[in-house]
Amino acid sequence: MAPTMTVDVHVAPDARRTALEADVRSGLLAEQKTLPPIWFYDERGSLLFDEITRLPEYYLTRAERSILDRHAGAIVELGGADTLVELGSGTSEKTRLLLDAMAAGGRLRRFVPFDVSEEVLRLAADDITKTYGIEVTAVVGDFHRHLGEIPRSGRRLVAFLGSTIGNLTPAERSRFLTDLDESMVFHDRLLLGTDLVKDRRRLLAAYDDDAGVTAEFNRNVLLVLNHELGAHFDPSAFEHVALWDEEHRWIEMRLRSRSDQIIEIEQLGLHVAFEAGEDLRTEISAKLTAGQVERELGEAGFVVERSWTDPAGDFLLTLARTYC
Ligand code: SAH
Ligand code: AVI
Repeated sequence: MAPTMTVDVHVAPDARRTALEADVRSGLLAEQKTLPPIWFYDERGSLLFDEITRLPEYYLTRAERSILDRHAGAIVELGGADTLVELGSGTSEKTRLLLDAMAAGGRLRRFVPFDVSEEVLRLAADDITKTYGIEVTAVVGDFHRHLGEIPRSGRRLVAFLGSTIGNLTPAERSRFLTDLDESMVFHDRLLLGTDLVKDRRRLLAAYDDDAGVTAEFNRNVLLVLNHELGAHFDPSAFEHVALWDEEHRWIEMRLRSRSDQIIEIEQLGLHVAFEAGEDLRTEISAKLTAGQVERELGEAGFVVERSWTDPAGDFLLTLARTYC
């Protein structure tokens, strides 16, 4: 088939706006103020995340790439897929190692990147269409709501890389994996990237880098609210905080108000009060063990076929099939 790129948009502007309003109302009026991480990723947020992946402290991307460098051939061989689906695809940079391995095996037919961040998704999809000369179907969607919109044809390898699953709460993880399992058939495979539990100093450094890029990424969510809802946040009035929660084994990113302040959110007719030292939780990033990944996959209906770590044992890639 001639190379073609199509973009299916499932997050229409009014639906995006409704979801943002609901998250802001419920999250900022709660006792513990919270926003879901999906709102980091406007174009600037996606570019800041890309910068984070190259920071010396942020080992995750390098560790996952090193596994793909060594094992992409075996991964695609086991899956036998002709279609690569990628959830939360971003720039799809590491994904090229999987595409290369599929192309080398003569099986690469179609790529389906799926992300909520439309600008970055379009750029990546366009580049991959030209580089690989294949059919690319980009899907703009929220993986909590639009898994059902992903094309089902072909033998699919569904990659969810980067430990993005760690940004989901345990209840969200369970629902997401169950929904994903229900959307897959016997010859499909899931390739899941998870960050592993490790020394807390390394974890904290990865989420509070010296150059301050993660702090900028964290504060970007306030600029999104200013831009999209006419909010009046001054990002510099909030300190970037990264905490290790030993009980839940996750990093929390927070924005801590430097003073007592009342923020107007014009388009919602809201005034939100922050006390000095009060935190807005913007992200969790769970760190898992290999056993926990296998158990959670099993509870959602998957069977682990194989898993790989990098030489330092920092990151885990797991290949699983649905138990039908
Ligand atoms: N997979 C890439 C990017 C990880 S960053 C990597 O491994 O480096 C997380 C990506 O998930 C971003 O591109 C962001 O836009 C996307 N994302 C976050 N929440 C999402 C959601 N609910 N639905 C779809 N995409 C989402
Ligand atoms: C996308 N996700 C897996 C990143 C993480 O490590 O949790 C997002 C991020 N937050 C701060 N730095 C990177």
